[in-house]
Amino acid sequence: MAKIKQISAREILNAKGEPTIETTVILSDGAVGIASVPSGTSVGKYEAVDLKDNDPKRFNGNGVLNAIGSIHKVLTPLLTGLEASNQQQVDKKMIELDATPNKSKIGANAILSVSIAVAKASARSAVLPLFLYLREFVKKDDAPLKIPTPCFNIINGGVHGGGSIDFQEFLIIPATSKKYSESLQLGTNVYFALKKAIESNNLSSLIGYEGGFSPKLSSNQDALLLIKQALEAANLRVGFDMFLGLDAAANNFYNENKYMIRDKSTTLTSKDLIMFYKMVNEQFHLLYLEDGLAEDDWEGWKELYATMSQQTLIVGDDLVATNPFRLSEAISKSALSGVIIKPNQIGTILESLAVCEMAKQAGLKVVVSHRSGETNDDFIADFAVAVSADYVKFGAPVRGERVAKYNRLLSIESQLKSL
Ligand code: 2PG
Ligand code: MG
Repeated sequence: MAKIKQISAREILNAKGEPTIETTVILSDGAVGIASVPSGTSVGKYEAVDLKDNDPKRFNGNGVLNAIGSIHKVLTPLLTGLEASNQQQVDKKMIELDATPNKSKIGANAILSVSIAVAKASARSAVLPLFLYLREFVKKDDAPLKIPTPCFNIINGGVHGGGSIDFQEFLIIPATSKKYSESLQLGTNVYFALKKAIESNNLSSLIGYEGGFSPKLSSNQDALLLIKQALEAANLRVGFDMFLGLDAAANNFYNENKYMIRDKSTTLTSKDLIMFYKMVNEQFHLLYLEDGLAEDDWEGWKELYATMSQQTLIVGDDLVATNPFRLSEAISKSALSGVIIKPNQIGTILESLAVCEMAKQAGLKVVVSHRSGETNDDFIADFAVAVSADYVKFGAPVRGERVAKYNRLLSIESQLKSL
């Protein structure tokens, strides 16, 4: 049984060139775990705190030296000597020590980097692949492990793109019956067919934060039309081989109880926006709709669910923020049929697992997601397989920090064959 012997952390850069934390944990048997944590751009107000220094002299205030200081001065003495395989104890101690509802004292970035580094080191010590190690913490069911269906974000709008379209992510989702490696190949086929379609319309094929294209368009519907064109060029049938999805990230176009999108000349009520989504669904087979409404628009969410959940997965991201209280409220209000899980929205593996469990108990689909400000850490790929997530959302199938996760799933896929 290996104990935590040493913890050290340093500042590194994420894919947006902003500082984040990389933590190394060394165990008494020499096993090492290294973890780095991501940051979001469209951050919901119910998320745990990604603690920054706010020192304008360093990295525009985004430095993380204080959070790193807490890892060295507070978390290291707290955790040294503990059994590394007792993830529950490790995470609980950090939660209790922070003692705030949103981890604002130590920082969810500091706490999560330690939580993950401990799990990685302990998996090494147990000579287990991380997904199998993490599986031990998941309530058992008889279903065989499988690779979740990928949702590829191929057009980046909202705060992730050039700012011309309102919806943040335009997703393509292969039919769940397809093998993961085939899905990945289809995803890249569509991605490059889309590049051609964009360029043939004399638009720019430069990309946004998550590797999706970010052309200047005059409406959100135009983005969907381009994707439809790309799917046809790739010989894929919409609503059969490949489905469309949206992360509207509606907080970003919501103001004083009204929504404003380029497709309409006047502001919209929740009802109007739901009617717009309904029309989009009729035209484009919308399998998936994330954050279709703002995080406090509960009445709107209830109506969205009542109107569209028969055909479309109604997914909460900012609405729930991987927070058990928010999720239980959403479940009791019948506001969604799927939930985004982002470990950094809550700050520990233990709590992320608990939220997945709660979602499953309620019959919701689980979508494990990256952040726009990712690192090359591929922990969430193993996590998604371990919790039997239904979907993963790791961005476009390009760029190092995105393909790190997609490639890790390829490796897990081949390991699953030999189990
Ligand atoms: C989202 C995420 C990830 P961000 O809204 O789903 O795609 O964006 O990390 O910027 O919050
Ligand atoms: Mg989202």
